[in-house]
Amino acid sequence: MSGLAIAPGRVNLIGEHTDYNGLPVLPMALDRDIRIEYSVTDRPVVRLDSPRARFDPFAFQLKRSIEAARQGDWSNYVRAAARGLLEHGVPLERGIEGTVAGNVPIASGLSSSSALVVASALALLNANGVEVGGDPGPAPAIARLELAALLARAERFVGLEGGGMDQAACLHGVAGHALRIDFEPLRVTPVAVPQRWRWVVASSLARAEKSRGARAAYNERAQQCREALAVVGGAEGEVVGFRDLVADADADGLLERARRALPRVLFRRFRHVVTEGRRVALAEVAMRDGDTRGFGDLMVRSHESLRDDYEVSTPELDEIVAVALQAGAAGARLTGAGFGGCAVALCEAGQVAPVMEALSARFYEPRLGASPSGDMMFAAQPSGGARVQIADG
Ligand code: NG1
Repeated sequence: MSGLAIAPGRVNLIGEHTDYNGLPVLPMALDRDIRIEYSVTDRPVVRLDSPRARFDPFAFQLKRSIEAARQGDWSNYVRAAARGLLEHGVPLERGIEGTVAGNVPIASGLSSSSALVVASALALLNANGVEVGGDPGPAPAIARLELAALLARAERFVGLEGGGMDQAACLHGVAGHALRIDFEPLRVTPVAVPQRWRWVVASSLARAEKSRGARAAYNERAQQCREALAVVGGAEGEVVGFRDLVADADADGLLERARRALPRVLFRRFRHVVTEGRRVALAEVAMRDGDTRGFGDLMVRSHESLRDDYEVSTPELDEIVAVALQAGAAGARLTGAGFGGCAVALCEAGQVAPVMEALSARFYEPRLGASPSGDMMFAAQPSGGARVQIADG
């Protein structure tokens, strides 16, 4: 038997560095994906290659203690998926052999890593006859939400203390919709994107390799959030989570208490998380109301907070945001973890061409001496979620 596992990347529209703090996010699945074309083998072995030279072929045994390859090795994302399924109690007696391809830009904050994790999991589940909820066929043996949650835990195998946004967005994408994702417990609510809204994704031309350099900076932020929460949440008696703190109607009072209780840097991290959590709720309302200006303003405030309080932007990302806004975008912000990667801009349909032209002329051409490629800048469509296509019986 052979099959094709397809898993989209995602672009996060708002709600950055909130997922691992238990606060909601609003991404959408991309019309770009990672694909594993595989044949099923009777031996419990995974053997994959890639047409890209930087990705060496690899093989590993499907056994309970799958070891990590060296840091930064792409096989770790496939190993993470296999480990997660085995630890969840899914027997993986059959393996896969095949090729990984895709058009999600890598290390760009567009979740190519989670798309690879999800595609690997779907291929292994299919190879072992395990139905996934949402696919045609009999009652699922594993629900999509359950799979998203277990793969989020599994991907931490690569050493990033990430949240659960990416795997959930990849598995639950709906064409034409953004996805409000809540955590603890994981829930996904599709929100229709107004017909005239367009999303321009633009790369800062700097990779944000979270299996390498950006990992320490990301994990440091997660640790700072835990420290800040322990002080502010602890002082509230029974209140322990960011979600309880954000639910408090007195936003100014909370920030004032936090300002008094926390050292300067921790206060700024804390302020980003709680204000970003509130922005996601407001952005969902703006999207449902078709309020382009309202959504755009929230994106701009999100970017400023990520730049000034969370300190994950770069001069290039700031420049892309500024150029997009000057050219008529309703809003723009960095997307994904930051430290490089991409920005996303919201435009009404008629503004896409002027925004792209301005980015090309003022950001890319001076740096590249040429127009950007279609991987560096593109208009993204909200798309469907991960799936398997069976080639023959
Ligand atoms: P990107 O930048 O796409 O790898 C990472 C995390 C998300 C989330 C964002 C910041 C993983 C796999 N991804 O996304 O969970 O925390 O940063 O909002 O950990």
